[in-house]
Amino acid sequence: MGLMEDYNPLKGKMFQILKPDGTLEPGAKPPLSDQEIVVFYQKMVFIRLADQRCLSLQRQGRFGTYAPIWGQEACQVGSASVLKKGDWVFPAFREIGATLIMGIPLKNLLLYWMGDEMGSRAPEEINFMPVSIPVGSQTLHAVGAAWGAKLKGDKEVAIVYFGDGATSEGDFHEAMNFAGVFQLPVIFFCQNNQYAISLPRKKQTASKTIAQKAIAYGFGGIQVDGNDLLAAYAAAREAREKALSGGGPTLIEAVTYRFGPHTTADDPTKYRKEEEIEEWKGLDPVIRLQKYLAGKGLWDEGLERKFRGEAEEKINRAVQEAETISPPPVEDIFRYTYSQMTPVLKEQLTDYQAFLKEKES
Ligand SMILES: Cc1ncc(C[n+]2csc(CCOP(=O)(O)OP(=O)(O)O)c2C)c(N)n1
Repeated sequence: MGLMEDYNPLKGKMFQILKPDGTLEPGAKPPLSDQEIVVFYQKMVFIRLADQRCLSLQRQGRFGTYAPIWGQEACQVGSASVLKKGDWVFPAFREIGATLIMGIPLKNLLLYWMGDEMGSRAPEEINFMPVSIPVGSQTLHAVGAAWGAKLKGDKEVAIVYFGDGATSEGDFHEAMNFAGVFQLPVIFFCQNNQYAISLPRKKQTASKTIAQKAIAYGFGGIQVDGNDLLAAYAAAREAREKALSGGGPTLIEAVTYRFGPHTTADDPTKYRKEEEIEEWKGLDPVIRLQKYLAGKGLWDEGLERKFRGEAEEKINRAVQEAETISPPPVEDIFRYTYSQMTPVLKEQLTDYQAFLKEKES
């Protein structure tokens, strides 16, 4: 039996390989070798530090806003790492982890949050779509890509990232239905981080789990411990293999927690208690993997310093590169919203240009 049957969400048991204390679940086997896990740990450290830098860049006024990943590193690193060249990735807006794992340069991500749309352009060989701000809309795009791949007979899958809040959007349900009816090679990857801004998960849906929603659409769903890199990896790998062998879609609910604010415009102290955050900090995905590696003699302070030092250097270089690129002209907002400017946009552009001229004189 595969994971999807063993952990059918109606059975009420979440899939986990690595326990919060860094030891394995009894009988569980890691889906990766020790050396591979060290590399994954290094990537998680890099992502955590890059995320922290993004937050401070915003606080210094060098970014517009930013949606931090802090706490959700394992589910993104685990799931994105199973993808292969040609697969399609549809992120929401909190996906620094999946972005970097897919090979998008950090510089691009920095440019995006600095307000330069050129940051959204992925290298030609990577099928990574731009950030999607309208909650849940990217689920439909992913289904379209998966349908295209199926019609063309391409051996590719699409994965779409979204939060618990997105599961209340009509788009999500239309996408799930379509994917089920057409048996499309798509992975719906829900990061249930317990909140949609201030709305807690329990007010989002009356379903016991988000994973069980897949059953209504006629395909498999699984709830995984999203702070367990190994579980996220194993579940995504199985979902990808299933999709490629014609088995259709899968919904993965990764149970995790957002340690930081929703975005830099949010104040989470208004809607959640410090004790709750502290409780989840005990499940920290990066620390958990570190404990696992330390238990096997594969991690020590020296390695940590090395990983952090190398990461900081790379991050510094990316920030420098991004900040030396001239910002795009503000007029681009009017020019590139549609392929042809609408009459209203033309009028707004003329007004804006007149305003700039007046300011200069
Ligand atoms: C269609 C739409 N409605 C509302 C918003 C405002 N909004 C931005 S993020 C967000 C919450 C999203 O929560 P969730 O899907 O759980 O993702 P998370 O932010 O927790 O990663 C809302 C309501 C939006 N961007 N798009």
